[in-house]
Amino acid sequence: MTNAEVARVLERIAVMLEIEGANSFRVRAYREGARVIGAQGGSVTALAGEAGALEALKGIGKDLAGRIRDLVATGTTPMYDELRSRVPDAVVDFTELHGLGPKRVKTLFEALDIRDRTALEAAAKAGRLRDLPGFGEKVEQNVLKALATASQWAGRMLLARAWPLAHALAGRVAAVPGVTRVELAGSFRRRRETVGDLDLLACGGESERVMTAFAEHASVAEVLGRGETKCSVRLREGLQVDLRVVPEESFGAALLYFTGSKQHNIELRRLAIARGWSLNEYGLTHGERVVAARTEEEIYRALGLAWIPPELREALGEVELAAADRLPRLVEVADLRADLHVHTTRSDGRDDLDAMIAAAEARGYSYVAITEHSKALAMANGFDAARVRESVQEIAAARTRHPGIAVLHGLEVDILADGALDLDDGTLALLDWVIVSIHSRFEMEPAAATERVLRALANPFVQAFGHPTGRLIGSREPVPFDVERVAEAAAAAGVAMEINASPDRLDLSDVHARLARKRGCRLVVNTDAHAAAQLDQVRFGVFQARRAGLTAADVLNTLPLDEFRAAIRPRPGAPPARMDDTSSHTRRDRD
Ligand code: DGT
Ligand code: CA
Ligand code: CA
Ligand code: ZN
Repeated sequence: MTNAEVARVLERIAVMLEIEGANSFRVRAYREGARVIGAQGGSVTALAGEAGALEALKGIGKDLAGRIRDLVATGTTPMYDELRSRVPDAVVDFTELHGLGPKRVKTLFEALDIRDRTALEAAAKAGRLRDLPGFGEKVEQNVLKALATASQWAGRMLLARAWPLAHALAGRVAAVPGVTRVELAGSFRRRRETVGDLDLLACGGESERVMTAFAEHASVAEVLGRGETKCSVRLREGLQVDLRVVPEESFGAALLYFTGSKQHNIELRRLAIARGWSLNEYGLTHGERVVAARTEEEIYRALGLAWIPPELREALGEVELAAADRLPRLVEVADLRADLHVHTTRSDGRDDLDAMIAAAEARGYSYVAITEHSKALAMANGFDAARVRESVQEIAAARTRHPGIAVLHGLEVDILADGALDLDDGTLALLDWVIVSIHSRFEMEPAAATERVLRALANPFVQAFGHPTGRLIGSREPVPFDVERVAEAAAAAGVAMEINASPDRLDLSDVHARLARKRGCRLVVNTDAHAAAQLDQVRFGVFQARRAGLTAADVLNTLPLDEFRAAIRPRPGAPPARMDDTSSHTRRDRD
């Protein structure tokens, strides 16, 4: 089992215990265990094999270590099975719907004996939720909305959740003697936000051994079909995975075909047909003659095209660009020099200021912005004016402890319902970097929502708009403002639009990011990390940027610090930044 799988089971145990009204210390112990395992760098499977290694982790006691050993050895633990016999999986899944926490789910389960989505939807439609304690009409409406959103995504898994599963399976297949290549194709390779299933390709090795290594992987729950060259399985986490073993000489053709998208394939096939050729998963052929099949590059070249990065293969004009050799050089993780949206234990983060700065430095960043919440998010220990003033000293002190990286004193300031900001201008003037975000009142009329955002961005202290639409993939719809108008206003004011890399946000979406760039906006790609381990999630933001066709030049946090400072919206009263000042370049080198 991967760390993420173990963490997920522990988290589900915590939820089930909570639904059953267990002692809150017990609930917390499992939740903490899930967090510790999820954030663990090394493999839990390995730790479980070493005597005392699990117990040595902070937050893992003797009982919990025992459960983890069961999980790693058998995929489950008697306690989990027992809980599942009483609390249906579907009920646990309710807690993933926006607006339903374990407390409300407990009420639904106990008071109305609601056991699946159909029953939940029927009860909400019949107005039977509003009178339950802790509900009300608003919550009832939100449940219906959340169910509708969730059904749009039903059967799909977030890319970030599929990521470790996919790599574990691919790694296993790659380890079979004789296997020369393994690739994850399909929507996974195109880095879509979610995947419907995984499409794994392999070549070399003895087919029988390859299939066995795959089908007997520990995360497999069920083998759906197994043949000479293809095997399909369902993982314990619900995802289907198809493995195909293909010949080396046509690997490129298979990779191209199974990467898709289907629409992209259709466009390529049209080009092939125009030349009197045909294109399928076995190759590009002219009658009996193979024109190209071994590599994707050869096939694209034969069709008169440059190799197209998978993220662009959506039939959105990339084939024309490739024909004219005008494909953008897409931004890469290695281009980034900073993360500009990071929380610490000072607000609702889980690692402290020093840990987050050190982690950013360890990633090789040359600057980082620490951006706690503002006071409207009281639950998250949001900062008020006095706390921001205190923070000036804290950040100054932190800078002396971390001379290897520049630390920007930032804040993620709430946009209130009317578009006013949560803190006054005098306080904002103390900061180096001001992000504004929406964290409340997501349901609004489009016109009011647009006015709200335009008013917020008009504040001259605002430099970036964080996770702009506020959507949560699978659970919350975007705030319905006019993205085009907002992007135009942001471009005019010099406010950067964020691509937030949190796996269930990925906000802006690729479509919106493309539009923002077209309207002249600059973008920033940030993690919004609440723990050091989450800085790695930046890859998902970069994937989104790539799918939007962005280059490094479109993304402000690829710039060296001095150029970044010159490129962002100048703070009111600050002297204009000078690009020709060579002394600032020297300073940057020391940063
Ligand atoms: P997903 O799994 O729903 O997230 O999306 P994909 O794109 O991975 O789709 P999937 O798994 O059904 O198929 C993988 C690739 O195989 C797809 O992107 C293109 C190719 N493919 C599948 N069926 C067809 C088809 O009928 N025609 C063509 N041209 N290509 C297909
Ligand atoms: Ca697929
Ligand atoms: Ca498939
Ligand atoms: Zn936020």
